[in-house]
Amino acid sequence: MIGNINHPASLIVVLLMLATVASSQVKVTVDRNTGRAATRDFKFKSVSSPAKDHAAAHARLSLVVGQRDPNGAGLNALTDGLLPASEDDPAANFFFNADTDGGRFLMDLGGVIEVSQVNTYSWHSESRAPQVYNLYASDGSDPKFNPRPDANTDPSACGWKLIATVDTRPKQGEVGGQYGVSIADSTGALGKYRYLLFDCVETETDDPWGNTFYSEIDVVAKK
Ligand SMILES: [Ca+2]
Repeated sequence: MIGNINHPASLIVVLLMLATVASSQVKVTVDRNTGRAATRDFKFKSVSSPAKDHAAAHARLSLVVGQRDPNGAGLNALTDGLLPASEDDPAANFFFNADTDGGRFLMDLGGVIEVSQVNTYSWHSESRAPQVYNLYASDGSDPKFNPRPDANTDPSACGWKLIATVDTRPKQGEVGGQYGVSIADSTGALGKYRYLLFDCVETETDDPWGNTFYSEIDVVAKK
């Protein structure tokens, strides 16, 4: 029995109860290795190491906004299961061009799957190590769905859902190292999606070297 619902305090309690029932909370876990802990095994305290076999291993990737840095690898480096050999191995990472403010790339999983986790990995000695991005997802079913929202288009206005905002920059001190990010949900699944859109932002604008060295992206399907 719920008491007097007209009382503001009771209403708040009811709303909290409803929120708990429908609870679905996205959790972003960030791990960072520095010094000798940063090895080509990408072994982290909590975040799983990159896996060879996962739901995005054969995903199609395409650039939507921005330019890739020609000194780096193509987008396929994100799902090739190969990891950089060192903290400065541009050929084994995808990154947006120097002196540009990031960009967007699209990942097409080939069909709708129930996504449990999205894990992203990066490694660099300095400002190109941390990860700053928004992750959007879509099943493609919205009539307004635009798979390639340009820089002036808000993805959430054309069939995309903002899943998480990631920013692994330390509050102070050196920012270099190896980062592992895991985006998951308290219910065990982020949702049923076919498309993921990574909206990447530079880590700093003090110099041209603010675009993250992304080494690998894993998508884990719910079992
Ligand atoms: Ca790779």
